[in-house]
Amino acid sequence: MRHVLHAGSGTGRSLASLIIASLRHAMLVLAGLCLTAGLALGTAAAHEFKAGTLTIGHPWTRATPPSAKVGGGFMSITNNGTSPDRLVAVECEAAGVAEIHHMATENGVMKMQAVPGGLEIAPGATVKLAPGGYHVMFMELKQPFTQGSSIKGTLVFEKAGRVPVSFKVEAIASKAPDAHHDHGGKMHGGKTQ
Ligand SMILES: [Cu+2]
Repeated sequence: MRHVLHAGSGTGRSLASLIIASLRHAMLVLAGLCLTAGLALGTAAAHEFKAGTLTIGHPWTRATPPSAKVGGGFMSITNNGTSPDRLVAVECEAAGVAEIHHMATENGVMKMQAVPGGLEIAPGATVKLAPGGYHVMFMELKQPFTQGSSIKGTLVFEKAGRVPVSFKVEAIASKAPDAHHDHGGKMHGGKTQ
């Protein structure tokens, strides 16, 4: 009798074990994500800068080919405070000009432009400057960025003030020179208008 009952609830049990199995799968996926996040944080922790309630994670740039006059700067900016701050400017001795830009795809064409008024960092938010989105545009490079070196720069925030950072120069990505070349042309064209 019991056996039959058990058999009857067996369907339920196999459903339950299915659910448990998928939960386990989800847990594994989550664990994997956490591990990845942990690794990413670990990388950032090794190279980060703090100013007031702001944490600047892993500023980096790409090595540039000898003829290139522009490069992009990337990082994450986290605001642990309760009021917004704003990245209003970037200074870099290795570049004649440094601007805060945004890149977006419009009708399949990548366009970059300066961000008017700078970049707001809302309380509790992390703003990522990354290839394909917000970035620092280094222009009029005085010398090529060589992989493995660091480029000194200063981030200027409305409230946190001037924050010296160093951009680690990482490998040239295959698409970067084309995108930047295109961008450089547009910028200089735009400036003369
Ligand atoms: Cu740009």
